[in-house]
Amino acid sequence: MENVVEREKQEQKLEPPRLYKVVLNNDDYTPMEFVVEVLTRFFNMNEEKATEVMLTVHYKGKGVCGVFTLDIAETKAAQVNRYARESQHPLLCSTEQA
Ligand code: TYC
Repeated sequence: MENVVEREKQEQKLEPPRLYKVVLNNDDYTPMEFVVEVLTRFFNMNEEKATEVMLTVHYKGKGVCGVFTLDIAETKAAQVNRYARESQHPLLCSTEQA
């Protein structure tokens, strides 16, 4: 009983976790096809959604791939950057507080 009361007090204090956007940045060299592949592979988008996000980045300079807690956002950005570097493209993925 005591425990239940203590746990409820604790739960009332919990704040929702901060959220972070994973952002793709435009550049002049990465092929559009590669960006679409990245969006389908790492963010589970279908071809249509991936193309829409890729074109937003291409025309507006950047675009949001998804919103996640800090750990997941940083891991996704690092995975995209590693894959882009391995594939010898300058594509840059970053995180921003949502
Ligand atoms: N601007 C690139 C081109 O014309 C395409 C591109 C889109 C690159 C999105 C990066 O995040 C990006 N080939």
